[in-house]
Amino acid sequence: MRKTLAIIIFLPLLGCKAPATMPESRNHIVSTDRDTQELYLNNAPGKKMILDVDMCTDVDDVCAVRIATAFDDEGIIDLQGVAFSVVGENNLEALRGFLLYEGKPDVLIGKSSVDNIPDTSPYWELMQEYSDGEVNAYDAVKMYRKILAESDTPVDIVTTGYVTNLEMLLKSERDEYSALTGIELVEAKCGQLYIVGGSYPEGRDNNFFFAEEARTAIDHVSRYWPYPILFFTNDVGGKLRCGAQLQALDKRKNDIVTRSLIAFGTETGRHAWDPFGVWAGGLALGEATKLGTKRINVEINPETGYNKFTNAPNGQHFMVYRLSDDDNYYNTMMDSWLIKKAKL
Ligand SMILES: [Ca+2]
Repeated sequence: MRKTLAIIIFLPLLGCKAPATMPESRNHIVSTDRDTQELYLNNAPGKKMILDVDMCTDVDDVCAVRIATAFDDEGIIDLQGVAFSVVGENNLEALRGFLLYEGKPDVLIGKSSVDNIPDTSPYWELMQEYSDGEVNAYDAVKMYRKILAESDTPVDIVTTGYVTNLEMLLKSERDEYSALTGIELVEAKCGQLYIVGGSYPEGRDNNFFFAEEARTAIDHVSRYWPYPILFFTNDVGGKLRCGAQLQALDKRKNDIVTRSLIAFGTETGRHAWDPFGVWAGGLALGEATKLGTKRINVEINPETGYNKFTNAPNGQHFMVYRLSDDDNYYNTMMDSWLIKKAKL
């Protein structure tokens, strides 16, 4: 969702995991066998994952959610929930329709905890056609808390929109799902947080600045998330393409992803900001992703959303960089997952 801003725009599994059962009566539980200064690149089959999307004015999120449902089919991840970071008249029904189309009726839906713009989309209506009207969405923070509290394995999170729900999660208090505060729950139950957003080395990126609340949210989350975050900056996925190969194959323009791309106004796919994050995060930056990571420090101006990423050997967070200059390799890898599930 970067239409309004034209910024054109490993590690083995560390062998750490959360305790098998989480005694909720304890106040502060940290997974003690995890190195809190390192990434947690979990490639265990069926690892749990939550997506947090804006999926409104741009269409790359749609490709991202398709990759996630395809990964779920293959047992690469266990997609637990999809949260919105924007509001809209029918966005929850649209997501319900999309998840039903993908064969994922049990994936939870989270309603944005913050009233963020923009609240329209060129493809929500067509997605809604596939809904059964039984949305039953949770408030996004409640959705996070429920999934985290009930999980006995670490839950990865990938965000492809604003991180306002995550700010609210960190600030959340104990509730019917858990006796832990938000930050304690994150410490105890979260795996790796992957954030799509940011301009490298500095600049403004839609996900960090477009909505007012997004600016303070990314500042808060980058300061207080208890583990290193892995950022996919817009120069990485933005140079790639997702959906073009699907659209070339889908002559009848039948598949819901194809239809969404067309409704957005493209016949040749879209910049792959968001799908790149889901693809690489889902695979935990495995060898096939041809990615490296480096440590950075992140500075956000909460007034403007302007970001600065500084290379630092002891940096708090990480970002990815490409190990291959072959765009077609990445494009084909991502599109293969779109095509695998397409109804042509
Ligand atoms: Ca997005």
